[in-house]
Amino acid sequence: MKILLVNSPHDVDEGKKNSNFSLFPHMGIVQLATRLNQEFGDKIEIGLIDGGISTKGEIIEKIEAFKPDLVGISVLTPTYEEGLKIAQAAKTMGAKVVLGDDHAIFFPEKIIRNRPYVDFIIANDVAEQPLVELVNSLYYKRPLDSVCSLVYRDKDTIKTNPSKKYLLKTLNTVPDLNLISDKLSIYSQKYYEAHGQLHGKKINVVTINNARGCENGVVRCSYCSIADLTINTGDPRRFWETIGHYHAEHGINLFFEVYDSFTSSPVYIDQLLQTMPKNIRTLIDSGDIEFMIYARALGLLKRDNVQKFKRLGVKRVNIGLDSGDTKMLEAQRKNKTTNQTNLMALKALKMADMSVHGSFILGALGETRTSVENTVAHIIDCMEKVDFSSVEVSRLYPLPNSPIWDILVNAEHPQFYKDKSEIDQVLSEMGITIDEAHWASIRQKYCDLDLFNFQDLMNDWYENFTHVEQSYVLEKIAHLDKIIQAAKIRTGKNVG
Ligand code: B12
Ligand code: SF4
Repeated sequence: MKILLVNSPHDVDEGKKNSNFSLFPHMGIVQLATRLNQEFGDKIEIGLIDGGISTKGEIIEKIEAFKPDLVGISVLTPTYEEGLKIAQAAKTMGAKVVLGDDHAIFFPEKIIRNRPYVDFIIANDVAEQPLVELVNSLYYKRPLDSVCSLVYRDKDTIKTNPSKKYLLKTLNTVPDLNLISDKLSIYSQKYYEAHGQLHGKKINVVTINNARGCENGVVRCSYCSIADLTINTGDPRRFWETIGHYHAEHGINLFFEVYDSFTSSPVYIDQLLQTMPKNIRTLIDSGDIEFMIYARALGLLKRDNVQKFKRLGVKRVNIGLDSGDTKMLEAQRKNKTTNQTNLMALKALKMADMSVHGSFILGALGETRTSVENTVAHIIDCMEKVDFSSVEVSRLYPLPNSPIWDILVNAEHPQFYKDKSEIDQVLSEMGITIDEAHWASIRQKYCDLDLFNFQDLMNDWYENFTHVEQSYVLEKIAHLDKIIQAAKIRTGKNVG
């Protein structure tokens, strides 16, 4: 059985990509391929192609040449449209099509209903075991009803099999880098061109993922679209084994641990420090291994975390700084974060010789011209005080499975608010009034869709839920981008 796993490309517009876009391999599909190989050996042949570094045309050519029986496509909301075109091409060529990753997880039934050329969705963000079960059923022509997290068509009905949470501690497949060994240098070269000056030496990069979740997960930031934020940490010893192995076998020296927030679990941080083998300690001390992480500003200020991260070899930290206006930070549900705590965290990182990738958003719920001006001033102030590797200032792009998606599309059945009356209260606190019939018509427009026009979403958001025009925000972003570039700092767009 031939299986091709694809990471869907972005919808072409360079201006909508973030500053780390395509600088790292998509490890999700490598992890899935590794697990399938472990399970099925030479019964299957697997191909991998990443839309970060290959075009849609190249992906379709690969399908034509490889002639897979099953094509699996990883789709995020901004990459879904391209993913559908690939799915359609694969189906025309006779393959079965399975979609996974966030966008598929959020709209499985709608996708199966609206897209006849998609056969299956795996609605689980730890998808190794479900995919093994699907391949097993297809290979041995067995029924699909026991495949975990599978959504599929059965005659005229859509079936949704029960889902399950897989703990990384029990089983976290270590992606086999040999599957992409011919591609690793492409990412490293791209990374070097973008950020090489931060390291001053040749850098070989991968992402690694031994823990997921966030300490702010119970309330979650207003724009956060991550499928599952409960804390799920893997085995710390296994983490170091993987680091040692990737370094020795593939020369990897920059590891981007994509744990949603590295400050989430103090116990796990301590375990990593306690279990670090001596040879890794030596490699970190000599600068031969470096780490890049995501962290929350408040988390960095607690429990001596910055010093702990220094001992773990962290050199680059990604923080969602979001705003320079405390009321906007509250609107973004940043949970007690203020522009002062942001600045304190940034200073602590500078003292520890770590560079910062900071992102800001203009267009939070109830954003005003004054709050935008406060953020502009705050960004300029921060740039004087801190070493940024990149600063991204973006419009707010309402993504599914986030609190602002509840406000825009789901107010009648919110996931992150108790009910509509809580949303009404939040709107009123931010001075937002909206005509009920008009609001219902916005909900109506999106409620049956699985594919969204990002400009429509933004227009509806800015017009109805902020006090600023989008054109004003775009002007301010362009102004800031010039200042950031003049300071020789990289920019990009988080989403919008
Ligand atoms: C690290 C990261 C990045 C990195 C690295 C990306 C890369 N190429 O690896 C950078 C910074 C470059 C990046 C870029 C982008 N990202 Co990003 N990213 C993440 C983050 C923090 C972790 C992803 C990760 O590597 N996880 C670890 C790996 C092992 O797991 P995984 O990829 O999720 O794969 C597992 C499952 O999802 C599933 N699966 C994945 N693919 C498939 C395919 C099939 C067929 C099946 C069955 C299952 C399956 O199985 C995998 C193994 O368990 C997530 C947040 C999160 N926790 O998901 C956001 C996140 C996925 N990113 C997001 C976005 C929007 C983007 C960008 C579009 C931003 C932009 N404007 O450019 C780009 C698109 C990049 C791309 N996919 O090509 C959003 C997606 C939201 C949504 N609604 O879709 C998230 C959720 C963050 C958010 N805003 O809330 N990202
Ligand atoms: S800090 Fe990051 S991961 Fe945590 S809720 Fe906010 S956006 Fe999501």
